[in-house]
Amino acid sequence: MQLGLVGKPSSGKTTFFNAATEQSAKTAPYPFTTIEPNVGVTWVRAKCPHVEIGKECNPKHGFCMAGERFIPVEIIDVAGLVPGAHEGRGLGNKFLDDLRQAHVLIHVVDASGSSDAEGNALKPGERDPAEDVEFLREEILAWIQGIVAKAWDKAKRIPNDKKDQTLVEHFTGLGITPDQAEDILNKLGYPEGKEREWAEALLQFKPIIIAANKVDVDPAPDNVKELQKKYKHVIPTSGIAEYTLRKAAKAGVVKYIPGDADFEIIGKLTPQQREGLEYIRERVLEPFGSTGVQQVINTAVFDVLSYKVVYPVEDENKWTDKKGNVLPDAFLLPPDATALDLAYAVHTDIGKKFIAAIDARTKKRVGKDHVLRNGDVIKIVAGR
Ligand SMILES: Nc1nc2c(ncn2[C@@H]2O[C@H](COP(=O)(O)OP(=O)(O)OP(=O)(O)O)[C@@H](O)[C@H]2O)c(=O)[nH]1
Ligand SMILES: [Mg+2]
Repeated sequence: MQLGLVGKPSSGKTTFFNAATEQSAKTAPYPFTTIEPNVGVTWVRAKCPHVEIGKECNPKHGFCMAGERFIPVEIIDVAGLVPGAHEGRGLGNKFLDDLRQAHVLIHVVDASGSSDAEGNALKPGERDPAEDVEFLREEILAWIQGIVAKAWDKAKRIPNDKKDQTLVEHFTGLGITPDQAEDILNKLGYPEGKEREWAEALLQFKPIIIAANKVDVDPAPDNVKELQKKYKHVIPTSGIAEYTLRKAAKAGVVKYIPGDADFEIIGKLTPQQREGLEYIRERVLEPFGSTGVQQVINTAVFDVLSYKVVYPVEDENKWTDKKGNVLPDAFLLPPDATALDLAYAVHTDIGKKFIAAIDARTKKRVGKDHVLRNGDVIKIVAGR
């Protein structure tokens, strides 16, 4: 599972990335700060089943805080994209190839309207952020169209009996399944002269969600409302607020769980630090209910992709593995994943020797085709 950050220069992509991954890649108030991509691990947040059995969990990956489980997903931050990138403007659009494997694109928009299309500073409100949404979609389409053109160029030289397969397989590199590509092929026919339609069809499988960023700066709150009227999945964010809160939590001066609606000061602070945190509370948390960073990641994984978290255990009564670790694993699986898919995700051998699965809550035995639900705790019974 990989999420990709896109947007014009200076919209706050790397700040969002740093907040989400707790890294410290370079950020700056001028365009094209990022050139080489930043890759890191962030986490989706889910209620941890350990609260149901009253025992602390022992996660092998990710972590758990106050009954909230954080499950790792990859996130990648790339250079800024400007209008005309597909014609070579700015840094061009070649670097988008680093996002080929991303399941969802997170468009980080400067909702405060304080930078032009190239990311140069303006007075807040001078730029309409909806224009950024429009041009970015165009640039992403142009990029995909380029991939379609290349794919067809290759496939058209291939003998007829292998042509379709070659074409369809080319798009798996874009995270598109052969079935999805075949559907497009059946609907549209070969891409010759239809590269644009193909690109639009492919974009359906590469959804874009909008992080309406810099909500702490007026007139971002008004702009967010306008964006939400126009587009689906618009989430108000302040990357810098989330970054600050996570730093303060790491330093032990505040109690804050990523995604929470508030924080609590527990350490010694200078008056300036206190003021900074109060600013975040007043400008971000109170009006919007959170900094939005965690909400963007959860929306991408659970709402847009409809993935689910499933917890495999060895002991369906104690919810442990062989060594007694409580709920050690949490797997993110696609919407249609079955008990057998979970078995394969645990280990190929377990998948091959699958006998049955047991729902650890109801103790009911289910077969390989049983479709799992979000939050399921499952024991896999496998042969030797
Ligand atoms: N007020 C405010 N400023 C922010 C926020 N997020 C980022 N910034 C500022 O915006 C500027 C640009 O941030 P970056 O994270 O470097 O932006 P970027 O999109 O990665 O930029 P490029 O790498 O140049 O494409 C920096 O000065 C950040 O501090 C936010 O939520 N609120
Ligand atoms: Mg950057």
